[in-house]
Amino acid sequence: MIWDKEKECIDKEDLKQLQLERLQSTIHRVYRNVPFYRRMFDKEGIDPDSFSRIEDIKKIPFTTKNDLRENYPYGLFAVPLREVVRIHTSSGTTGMPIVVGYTKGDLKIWSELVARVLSAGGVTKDDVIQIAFNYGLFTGAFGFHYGAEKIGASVIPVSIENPRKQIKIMQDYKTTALISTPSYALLIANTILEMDINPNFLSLKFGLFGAEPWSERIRKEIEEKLKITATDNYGLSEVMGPGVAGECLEKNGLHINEDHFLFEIIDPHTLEPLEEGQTGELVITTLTKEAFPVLRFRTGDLTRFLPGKCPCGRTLRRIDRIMGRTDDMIIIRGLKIFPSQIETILYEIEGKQPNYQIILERQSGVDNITILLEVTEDIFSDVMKEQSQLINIIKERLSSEFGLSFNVKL
Ligand code: DLL
Repeated sequence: MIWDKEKECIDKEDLKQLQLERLQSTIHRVYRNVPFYRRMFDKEGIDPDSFSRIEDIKKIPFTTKNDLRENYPYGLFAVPLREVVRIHTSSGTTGMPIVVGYTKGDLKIWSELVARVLSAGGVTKDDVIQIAFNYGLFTGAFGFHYGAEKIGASVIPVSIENPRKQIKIMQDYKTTALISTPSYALLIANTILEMDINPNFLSLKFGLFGAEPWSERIRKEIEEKLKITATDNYGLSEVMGPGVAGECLEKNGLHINEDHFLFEIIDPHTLEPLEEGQTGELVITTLTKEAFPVLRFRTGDLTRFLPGKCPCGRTLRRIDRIMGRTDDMIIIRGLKIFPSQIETILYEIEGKQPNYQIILERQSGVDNITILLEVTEDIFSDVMKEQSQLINIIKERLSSEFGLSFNVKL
């Protein structure tokens, strides 16, 4: 047996062989079924039969978010739509989202991989899991939901709610694990303190957080305030959603589900591969995805491979927490926003190129976003009513586009 499911161990050579076979099959599938990749291979003169070592992957050009966006909505699907049973989206660089699809087989693997990261984070079938991610086109909630059910835990699909309601559910239903963004967990923790509830009287033990960057300091703060063990989870819709990599209870890096994803770390300027330990841009190739495989996708996320073995015994390689982005994507409460998306909306309302600033602030663990818009003097000589009308129009457009409330100042 090459894969020890219990211990999540695999011999290094066996893993390489498994990855190679899966890579070869993915390459053939996309060459046959996805015109974008077939054109790419033909243009570069790459023979899909010429991959005899994992390292041969370097022959393939990178795929960017722009490539995905240009193929909106279904251009990169590798199966007919009748085989797709689920659709999610991720934010694109302009108003256009990226649409990702899943076959039945993809959903099965997705729930297995999320179950793997959940159990690495301490969750068992005895847990009561409160999912406080937004249920919808975002992959976070559904991804964790099916993974938790796969483990056999009891799932409470609360979604995003007023923190007091989350806390009431937590108290009454005896939640043992909270799943959310770290900033939302901090908001819940601060509200618990405000309400004068003793966190020792809650049943919470674990928190599995992700979808946005956070620091060791925030981890400590959440752990102390909620009296839990908090672990980091990484994933992205373009590749699958949560379940791509996750921390174990050692909390020293995120184990990559390497039997399903091939990770490379490159210098974002020279595009050359980096040595273990050096920080660069993460590039991911899916090895088993059926509906929406990607080859050498540039994630825009900065991290590094961690050297050495993890004391937990898992042999899956680890990456460090995500340290930043190579582009200007803003992550606020797990939502991904590009300034260009805001600019398009301001342009549509104003009818001219806007001059603006985006101000991000964190107060008591809550991220707030303010748009400071430069306006001509005549609007200030206009009656106050017109100014507040403009502010309201902008606020409404932004919040209906992103599902988040914005402060707007002129
Ligand atoms: O955020 C999937 C996810 C949901 C992961 C729930 C973990 C938990 P997207 O909305 O497509 O998917 O956003 C993906 O979010 O490229 C990173 O920039 C960022 N991101 C995700 N997890 C982390 C993390 C989901 N743990 C983008 N730390 C990624 C830092 C993260 N950034």
